[in-house]
Amino acid sequence: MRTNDAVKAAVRALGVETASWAYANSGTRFKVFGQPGVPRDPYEKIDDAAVVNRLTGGAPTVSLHIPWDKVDDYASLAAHAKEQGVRIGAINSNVFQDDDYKLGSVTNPDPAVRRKAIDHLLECVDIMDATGSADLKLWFSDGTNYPGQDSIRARQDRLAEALAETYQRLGEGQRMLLEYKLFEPAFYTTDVPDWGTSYAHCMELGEKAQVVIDTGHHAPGTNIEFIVAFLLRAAKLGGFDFNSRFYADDDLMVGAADPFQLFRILHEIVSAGAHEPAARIAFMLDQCHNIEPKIPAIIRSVMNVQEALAKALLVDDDTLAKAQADGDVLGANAALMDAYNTDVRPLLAELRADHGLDPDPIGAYHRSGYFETITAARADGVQAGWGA
Ligand code: LRH
Ligand code: MN
Ligand code: MN
Repeated sequence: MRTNDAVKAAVRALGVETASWAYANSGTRFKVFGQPGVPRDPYEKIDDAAVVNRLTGGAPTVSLHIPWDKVDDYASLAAHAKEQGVRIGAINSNVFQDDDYKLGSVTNPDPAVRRKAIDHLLECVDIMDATGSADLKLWFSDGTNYPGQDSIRARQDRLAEALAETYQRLGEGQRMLLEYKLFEPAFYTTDVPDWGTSYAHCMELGEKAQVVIDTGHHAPGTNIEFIVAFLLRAAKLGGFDFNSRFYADDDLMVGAADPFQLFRILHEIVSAGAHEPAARIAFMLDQCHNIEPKIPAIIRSVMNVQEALAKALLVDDDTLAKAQADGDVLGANAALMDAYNTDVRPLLAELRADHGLDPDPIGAYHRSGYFETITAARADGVQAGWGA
């Protein structure tokens, strides 16, 4: 069983990556509710991410989404991040918001559209080179709405070709993370609908290609921790897009809808030693804060991941292994539940204090005056929104 000091050290070593778009205005397709103080450009998104990192001590990187975070000089954006004490994390491609992509991007029946989509993916690798990012995160909205609309097999061939060309462009130390999603916006077939499809393409591509699990992208009832365990065993788990959901791709704060699921996922991670930085699992957030204030919501999300990790680290491995070997079903289950039911908040408050941080990051944010400052400073200009 780990000591409290070992738990604290492991939580301290965890970096949760926040998403640039979560700092911007976002909403559902019905309404985007604007909020005061929202960043006007990628530089200001990074400023906000840096505040989350300073207060939690655990969010050192921020993912970009291209072209939402388009700037003239990506090296200067990376330098700005460095000055603020953070780094640019994954570069997310976006081949889903252009009229040309109505029938798909890399799987479009028109070769000219496929070329345009692949060129965007290659441009994202150029951006990785300029920012020092190691991960290219790919999500394709590609699919069909009606039976017969296109050949499912031909679309898989086109997908494989596009992925192969992009994979070839990756440099030393760079990875391709292929995200899947069951449906939406395509409603009949989706070209990368599940982990199995993503896994099969990643296997074909090679070791730099790995699967990313967005926790909101499954059919209800899917056992996500099983997927985690399977992919870890195959060395094909690249990372997570964490969020939580009640119905579909709700993008609510991670750990809000089902904290027990988050614990079960992190138990699989910890039992494989994959929480350690050397394992290179990217623990990213992919969330939209439609009605709640953004920075405190992101702080809460980072804390929820830290709490779930601390609980997973508290599982008594020896007791669990013995109960499993003895076929002691109730004993094994109790070993997990004892850890899950431990209140780790005092331990994490202590960890923050150990490192000179306020034990209460959300309270510290409210007391800091940052919200009042950005509300005044960003009153002019156009606030960044989901999609810009
Ligand atoms: C798709 C998705 C993917 C996108 C992000 C904005 O639903 O999860 O990760 O890049 O949302
Ligand atoms: Mn996602
Ligand atoms: Mn999503």
